[in-house]
Amino acid sequence: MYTQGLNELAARPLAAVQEDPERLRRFEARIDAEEKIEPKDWMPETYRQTLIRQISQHAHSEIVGMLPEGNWIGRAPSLLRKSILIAKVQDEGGHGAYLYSAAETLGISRAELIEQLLSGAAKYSSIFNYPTLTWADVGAIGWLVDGAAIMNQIPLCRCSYGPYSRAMIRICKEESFHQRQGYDLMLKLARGSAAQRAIAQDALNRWWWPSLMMFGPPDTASPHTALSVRWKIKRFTNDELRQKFVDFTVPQARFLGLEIPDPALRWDAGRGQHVHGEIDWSEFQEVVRGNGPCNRDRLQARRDAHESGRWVREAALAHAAKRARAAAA
Ligand code: BYC
Repeated sequence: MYTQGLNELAARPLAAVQEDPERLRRFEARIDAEEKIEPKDWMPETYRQTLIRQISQHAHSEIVGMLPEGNWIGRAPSLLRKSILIAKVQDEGGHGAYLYSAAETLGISRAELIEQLLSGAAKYSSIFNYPTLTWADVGAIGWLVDGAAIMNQIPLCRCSYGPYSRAMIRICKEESFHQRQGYDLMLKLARGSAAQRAIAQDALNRWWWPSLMMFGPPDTASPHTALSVRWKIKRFTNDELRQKFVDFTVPQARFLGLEIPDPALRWDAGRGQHVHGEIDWSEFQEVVRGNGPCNRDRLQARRDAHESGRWVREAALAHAAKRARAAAA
């Protein structure tokens, strides 16, 4: 798989990566000086490949991430909720489009990236392989999944690679609307009937642990973090961001009157942080390997969409060729 070689590169000491030492030194000096690296600038091959990997996985996550919520557009309980949900899902399609464009600046085509997704070679966020069983899941996704996404993505606005950091600024503005609509939905349910409170609690029970897994493996098992932090692609490690998310979200759950499904969760006054229970990393590994509850359905839905859009792509190409011929005549 294309990511395998990268794992090996990242695991090797930098000196072992075949780069011109003087160019590497100048590149790292620019990173240290907080300069943005732009597409035409020299960059180490590992930096380029790491960015292609992360940005494309991020783009795929946005596109696949449209599916779980899209499932509820036709069943939203009011016109207002339906229009909010349509706007949100449409934003996600837009985020995918900006991110594919940012990845293309690194010398890979969109067609190749889509092929990697559809063939199953590329990863996308584990979270989108869980089902949306009730309307409350739409609220839980906005509150928790978009909440986790914002925690992870705000620092990416300061990523050292210019096109990615600029795409993230706009994306984060939209994500904050997504998070707020989700929290608002949860608030309505939590203050509603006993049945509404029950589906809100059930959604929190099912989405809490997968949301913590979104931040990626623990730092001790994260092959890419060290180099990505050194090159300011990532500004925080996976565990640091997960901790911030827990500290931010626990009081929000309390305000909703809902219970976080973690009996070991406690406040550590000495550290000024919440301590959470053990994450089941075997579940995470299984989902990432393709064995989550919805992995097969999600990929099949993307393959079907790609196939049914084929005539549109062909028509657009034929139209462009016709115009080019007319312009040349
Ligand atoms: N799921 O060394 P690590 C959204 C993989 S979309 C699956 O820590 P890294 C939204 C990782 O790729 C939100 N795989 O990696 C959309 C790597 O595999 P490879 C998406 C995961 O890159 C619609 C291996 O595990 N957000 O918000 O340094 C509706 C080792 O990991 C996951 C982004 O994509 C995972 N959760 O750090 C609603 C943010 N985690 O490539 C909402 C941008 C890790 O070696 N991405 N892996 O085969 C990042 O910030 C980083 O890529 C990560 C992982 C923190 C996710």
